[in-house]
Amino acid sequence: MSSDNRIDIENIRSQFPILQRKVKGKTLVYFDNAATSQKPQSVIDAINNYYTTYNANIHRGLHTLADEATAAFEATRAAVKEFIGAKESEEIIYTKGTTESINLVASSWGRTFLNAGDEIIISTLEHHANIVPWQMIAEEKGAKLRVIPINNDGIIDMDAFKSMLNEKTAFVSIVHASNALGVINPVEEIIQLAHDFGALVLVDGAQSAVHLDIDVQRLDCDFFAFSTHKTYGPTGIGILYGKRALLESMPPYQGGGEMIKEVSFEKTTYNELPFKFEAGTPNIADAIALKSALDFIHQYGKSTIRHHEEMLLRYATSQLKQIEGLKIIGDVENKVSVVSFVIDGVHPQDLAILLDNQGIAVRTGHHCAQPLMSRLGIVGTTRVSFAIYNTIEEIDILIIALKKAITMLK
Ligand code: 7TS
Repeated sequence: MSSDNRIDIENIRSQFPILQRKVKGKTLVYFDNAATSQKPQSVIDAINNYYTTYNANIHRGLHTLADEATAAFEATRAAVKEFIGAKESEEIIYTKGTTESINLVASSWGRTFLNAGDEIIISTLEHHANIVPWQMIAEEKGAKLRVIPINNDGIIDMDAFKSMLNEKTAFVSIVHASNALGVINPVEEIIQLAHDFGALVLVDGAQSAVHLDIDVQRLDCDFFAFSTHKTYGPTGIGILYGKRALLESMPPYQGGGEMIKEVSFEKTTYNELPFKFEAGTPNIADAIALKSALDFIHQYGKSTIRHHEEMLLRYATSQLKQIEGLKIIGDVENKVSVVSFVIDGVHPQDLAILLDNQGIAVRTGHHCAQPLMSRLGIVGTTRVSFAIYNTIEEIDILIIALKKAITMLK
């Protein structure tokens, strides 16, 4: 079924039980991976195994189940450290997802270190999760939010960025790869330039963590955020990486259990990293299962996965371009496996319904990037996004279904 001889696609597909299901009587074609990826059996089993055999609250029990759960929970943290090339496990904070990771930084760092008149820079490509928390803290602190412009292909204007940097720039929060278009930003250069002005940089890695090799030490980013449900892992769990010294300088995000060292009614002292930022009972089961997701990725390696996804991306792009009236938005070289397009005279929502009738899952709309859509002068796009288990044959099914849908809608 594959035109890629590097991976055994049948074997990979067989690990994802959901790919066997039928939708509207057709075998599911799942092309909504940028929203969330499907989960291999090993991830599902890890959740099941935890609840079946060693469910216990972590870090505070002196019994076998608690020890096992704590060990598994911390083993994932160590695996995440390796996955993104962090220096120490203490720099890995569990959150609910990218959204919470960014809110944590905006809230904890922003409340403490932002001053009136400071400037925060984001880009036109941002997901709402990397806009709204900064708007909120900017408003609270009297700081100014500035936005790097893009060209019509979604490429960031680096000259404009350079001219925006000044001694008031306190923070740059930038998406690594756009969820709406797939375009990859030159984050290394952005980080370096921002650091020259003493500004900190957060990289929103929600879309890059699964596709690109991430080495936070080489990137030298100050914070890196991602959601593990887009990396073949469970929902409800995400990661915030932060440089140790910065995390140590920041106050807790939430108060409660786990994040304390000692509490009296007069004064509370806070726990060490990473627990200072992990108030309350965490999402133990999903954190543990995340390790299985990372093992799944390691089994093939990011470069093999990327090779397969690029092959799909190239094929889909060339096939889609042959459809009359279809325009790809963000048709650039350097992108992750996301294709976003508009079709003359066809509303994306109508298209999604007709594709769903054929068992094909795509995403349509503004992709939580409304300012980007208004910059591009469109209401939304149809977005097709690929994962390791997708095939050329599925793209062929999409193209046939698309052509049929367009005839019906025009
Ligand atoms: N940043 C980017 C670049 C994203 O793509 C997303 C989710 C988020 C932040 C927020 O992640 P969350 O896990 O906290 O929700 N993007 C999408 C998407 O493109 N379709 O559904 C969710």
